[in-house]
Amino acid sequence: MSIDLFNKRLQALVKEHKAIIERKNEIAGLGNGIFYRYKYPVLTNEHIPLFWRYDLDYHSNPYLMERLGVNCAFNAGAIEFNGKTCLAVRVEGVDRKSFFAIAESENGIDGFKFWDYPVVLPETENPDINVYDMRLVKHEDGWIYGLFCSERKDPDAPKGDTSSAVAAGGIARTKDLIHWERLPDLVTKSSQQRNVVLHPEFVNGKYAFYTRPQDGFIDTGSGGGICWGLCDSIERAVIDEEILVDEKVYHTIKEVKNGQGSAPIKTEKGWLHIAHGVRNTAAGLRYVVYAFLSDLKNPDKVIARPGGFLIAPEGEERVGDVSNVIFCNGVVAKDNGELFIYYASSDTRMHVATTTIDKMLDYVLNTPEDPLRSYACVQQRCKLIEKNLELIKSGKVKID
Ligand code: M1P
Repeated sequence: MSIDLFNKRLQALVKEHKAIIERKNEIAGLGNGIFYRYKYPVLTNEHIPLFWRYDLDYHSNPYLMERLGVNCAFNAGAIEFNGKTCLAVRVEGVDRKSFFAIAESENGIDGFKFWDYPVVLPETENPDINVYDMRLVKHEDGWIYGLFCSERKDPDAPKGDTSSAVAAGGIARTKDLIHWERLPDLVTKSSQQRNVVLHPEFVNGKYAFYTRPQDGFIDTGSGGGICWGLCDSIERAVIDEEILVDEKVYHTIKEVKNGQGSAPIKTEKGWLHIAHGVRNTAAGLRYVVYAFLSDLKNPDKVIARPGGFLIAPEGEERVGDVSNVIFCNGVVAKDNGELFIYYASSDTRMHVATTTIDKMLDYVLNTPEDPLRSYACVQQRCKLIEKNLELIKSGKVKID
C-alpha cells in the first residue's frame, strides 16, 4: 500500500474512533422506576486506543493491519478517583488473555477514554495465566485494593487435559491506579475461589472478605454461595473460617451459583449489595444481577432480599462471546445520592444503569421476597392486583 493510502486509512480510523469516544449517551426509555438503561454501551473493544492495536509505522506495517487486536472490554471494577469515574476494565486480547486497563469519564455515562497504558500488574512467584474481573475497593486503611480472579492451569490435570484450571482470589493495591503492589493470593480452605471482594471497612479490627468457594473451576459444588471470612493481615490474607451469607437456592435466579459484585455500599439502612446469580437453561447458563441488603453492624447478616433479578440481559445485551450474561463488579455511589451500576453484557461490552440510593433502598426493602413456589407467587401477585383494582374502582387512580 502506498504511503498516501496508508495515511488515508489512518485518518479514516482516527475519525471512526473519535466518533465512538465522543458519542453522547442518553437514557433509553422510561425504565422500570428502579433504574435507567442507556442507549449505548459505555465501553466496547472499539474504545481501545488505536495505538494499542495497530503498529502505526508505515515501514513495518504498510497495510496498516491490527497487530494486537482486542476482542472485548467488559467486567469492570469502578471507583470515583480525582473527581472522575474510573473503570478497571477487563480487556481481552484476541489471544484470549485478559488484563486490566483504566478508562475514565467526566460524567460516568459517556466519553470514557483509556489511559495511555494498561495496568502493569506484578505477578506472584506462581505466575497467573489469566487475570480478570477486578473489584476496586477504597478501604478505610487508606489503600485502593484490586481484588480479581487469578487463573492458572490445574497442576493435577491429566495429560491431554488442556482446559482444567484453578481460580484463586488475587489481591493488589495502589494509591494512584497506576503503580500496583501485588500481595499474595487469598488463602482459604476451599480448593478454588472466584468473585472475592474486600469489605471496605474493618470488622472487629480485621479485614473482611466476601468469597465464593467452589469445588471446581466452573462448578461451585459444595460451596453454598456467597460467603464471608475475616483475616488479620492483608499482606498474607488467610481465612480460617468461611460462613454463608447468601446461599444459592433451588429454582431461583441463583440456583447454580452466585457471587458478590462490587464492594457493598454503606447506606443508613444497611449495606447495599449488588451480586450476580446464575441458573441453568436448555440454552446454557443465564447470568443476571440481583440486589440485597445486609445489617450495618453485621454485614454478613442479610436483612432484605427482593425476589428475582434487578438486571437481566435485554436486546443486544443478550448476545456476545458468552451470550445471556449480565455481570456486575463495579458500582459508584456519588455524594449526591446517585448510584451508577456498571454492568457487562454477554462477556463483551460495558453498560451503565443509573439510579439513586433512595430508590435502591425502596427497591430492596419493599420488593417482596421470592416465595419459592408458583402457588405462593400467584397469591403474591393477586394481593397486588386486588389492591390496585380497589384504587382504580374507587376512582383514586385512573389508568385510561
Ligand atoms: O461467563 C460468565 C462469567 O463467568 C464467571 O463467573 P462465575 O464465576 O460466577 O461463573 C466469570 O468468569 C466471569 O468473568 C464471567 O463473566
